[in-house]
Amino acid sequence: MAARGRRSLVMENLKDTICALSTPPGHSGIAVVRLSGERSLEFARQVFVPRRRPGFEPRRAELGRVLDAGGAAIDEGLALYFPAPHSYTGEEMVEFSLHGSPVIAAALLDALCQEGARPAGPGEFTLRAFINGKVDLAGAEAVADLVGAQTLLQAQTALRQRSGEIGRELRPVREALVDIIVQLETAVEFVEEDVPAVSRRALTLRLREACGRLRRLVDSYRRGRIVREGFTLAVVGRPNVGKSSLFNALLGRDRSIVARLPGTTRDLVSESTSIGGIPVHLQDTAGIRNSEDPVEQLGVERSCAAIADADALLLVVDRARARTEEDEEVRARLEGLEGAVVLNKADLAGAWGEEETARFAHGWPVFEVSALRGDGIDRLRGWLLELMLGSGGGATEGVLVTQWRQQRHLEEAAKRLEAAAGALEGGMSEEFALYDLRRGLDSLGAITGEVHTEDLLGEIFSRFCIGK
Ligand SMILES: Nc1nc2c(ncn2[C@@H]2O[C@H](COP(=O)(O)OP(=O)(O)OP(=O)(O)O)[C@@H](O)[C@H]2O)c(=O)[nH]1
Ligand SMILES: [Mg+2]
Repeated sequence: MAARGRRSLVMENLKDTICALSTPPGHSGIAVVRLSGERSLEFARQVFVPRRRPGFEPRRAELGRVLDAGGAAIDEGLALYFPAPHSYTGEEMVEFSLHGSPVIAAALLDALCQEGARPAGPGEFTLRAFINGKVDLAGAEAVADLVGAQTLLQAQTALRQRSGEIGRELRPVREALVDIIVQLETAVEFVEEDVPAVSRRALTLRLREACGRLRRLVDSYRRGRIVREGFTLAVVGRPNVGKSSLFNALLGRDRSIVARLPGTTRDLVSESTSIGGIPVHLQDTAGIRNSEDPVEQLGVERSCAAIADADALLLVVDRARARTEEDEEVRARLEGLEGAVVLNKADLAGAWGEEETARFAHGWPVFEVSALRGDGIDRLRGWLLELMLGSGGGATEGVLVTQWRQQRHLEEAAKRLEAAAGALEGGMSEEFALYDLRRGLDSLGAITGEVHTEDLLGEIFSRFCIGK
């Protein structure tokens, strides 16, 4: 069914004039109805009577009466006319601001459909903006992220991408690629004009340089993914060491139950917070130990699953009590993963020696905190931020690739360019390099949308909400 929906979305006639409610359904102060397509102005005149005649001056808010399908006045509102191509979609557009009752918006949409408009599908306004060259595909994807942003950092990142940042970064690479392809094709065309060794070296150098640019973008995805999707952090350890207390301290509120008895947390407790504008999905887990209790066993199983799913771990130990075998067992489970050791209960006398702690940490950083009093929590937060964004710089520096789809195409393009450089260096026929270069060019085109399929567009735009 999804496949049919997608297909029809893209196949839908782009000549249609479409309309939709762009604000959330339900009661609100104001509701906005959008209309886009070549007959927008004609339909708008049938459902809206401007107070000032003839009205609908471009880009000017006009007060007037809103009519239903029968011609009865149902509201007083504003209409804004954006003539093509200077509109969001690049088409003729009219936006109505109404009083925010769902009944009024529905009646206006009915009236517009009666005139000949049709309801827009998800993301159809932005799809048209893409088709009409108002935004490239990477920019269009960012529109959905902008609408869905949960932190300001996410919004800022999406806004930069919306303006075509990735396309601009890729332009010199594409230009270099096209130029190299032309040179090689010329050589192939006129067989007697083999590319001499000197210029082969120059071409290889340019390719390597282009690859460097692509690799930097590919590498930015590690941070970009975290900014867009957030970071999952699991708090683990043996029972009673203060995991739930630390979880609450990081969250800044008492979400998880804390009690004196070991085995208090029996199920995963998940909550999201934000550290430096990055959504952090925190998981409090049941203390890991061998238990006969079947419910506790299930809890421990979930703790282990949470370990596997987490981007990083906070291994909590009770520094007021000597290290136990259970501590060691949990540490061994986390070997090879990313994380830190949290020596909790720093307000009490310590029982862990320095050397012993270092051996236990086995390369992980160690933080002394008191989850009870909140001491050391800020330092831990600072480390987390560095872990998420890398020490090099903030998330606001440089171009950030946040979408897996884009990262995959970048990776493919980089591989193709490297293969082509290798072929040229290895003295192989130009045809080999050309084969990889053309595919590399296609991959780059897929990112910004010069190369696309209907299925791809369907998949991207069906994730949008209606009205955007
Ligand atoms: N003095 C002191 N006590 C703490 C600190 N952190 C936690 N506690 C106490 O340690 C006990 C256990 O705390 P929890 O946060 O429930 O420990 P847990 O690791 O979640 O325990 P389980 O859910 O049973 O695995 C409680 O009595 C807490 O008040 C701390 O920093 N200092
Ligand atoms: Mg607990």
